[in-house]
Amino acid sequence: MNTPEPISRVEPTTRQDGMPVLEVATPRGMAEIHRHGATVTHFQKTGEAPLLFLSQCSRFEAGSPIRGGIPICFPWFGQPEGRAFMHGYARITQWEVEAVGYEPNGAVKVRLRLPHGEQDAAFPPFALEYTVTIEEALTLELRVTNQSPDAPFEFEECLHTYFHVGDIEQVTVGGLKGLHYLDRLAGSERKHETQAAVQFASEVDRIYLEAPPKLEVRDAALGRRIRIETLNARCAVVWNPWINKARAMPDFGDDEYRRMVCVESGNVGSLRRVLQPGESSHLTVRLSSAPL
Ligand code: TA6
Repeated sequence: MNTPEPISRVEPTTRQDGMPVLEVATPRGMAEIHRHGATVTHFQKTGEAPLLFLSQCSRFEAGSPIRGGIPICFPWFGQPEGRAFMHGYARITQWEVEAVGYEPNGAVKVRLRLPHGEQDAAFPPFALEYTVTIEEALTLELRVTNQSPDAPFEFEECLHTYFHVGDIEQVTVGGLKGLHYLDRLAGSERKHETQAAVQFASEVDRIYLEAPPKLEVRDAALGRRIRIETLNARCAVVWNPWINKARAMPDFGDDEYRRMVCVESGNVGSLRRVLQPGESSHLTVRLSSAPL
């Protein structure tokens, strides 16, 4: 008799220091989503190593971002003039779970919403929804709606994905050759990428402009390639803190830089979004992996 395919399930539970999470299990992949920042902190395709990096030293507390997984940078990126903290407030706010859907193929869709709060006062009224689809791949969609009757809404958005890798010195990121990038280690000087495969031998912190819809992380140590497919993401941010910055971050292990790389997808800086009244935008990122 055929054994029935294991069914998918979503279980609300708590993690570190009582933080509410959703544990999602499907026949082909599993995930964990913290309501804090709507941060996907774990994703693992059945039979593979975890796809995402989560620092062993991460804080799990109000007011602090989770160090790893996929923090959501919104409505600003970095720390523009006059902003009190880095990367906006979406990643340090508790989101509401709006819906959980079970697809016929076993995939699970979780939709979360950023609740309105006092921080929003500085912006026109907007709605921010985030849909996470878990199957053998992980798909993320950020939808922004300008709910103002008359004012444009200008914002930055970035899915700040931390990938788990076997050894950063055996990792390359492909698909960036020919792009211009802002080198944040050189005062955001505009440079030109000449490498077909970007390698890592020191700190890297770059905002690539007009990024293509497909990038690939090749991880020789884990024998895996990670495909990053995007829709409406004009920027790709590539970051590894390396030794000194790793040691300077209290929520990051001194040697954890060896097992992670950030390849982030969004629209920041001069490529930020501007929505006219009533307009909506969506940013989609699909993460998948296969043996090298
Ligand atoms: O990933 C790009 C970046 O802006 C880096 O400059 C670094 O600051 C990183 O984000 C992490 O920022 P965070 O505020 O989470 O420590």
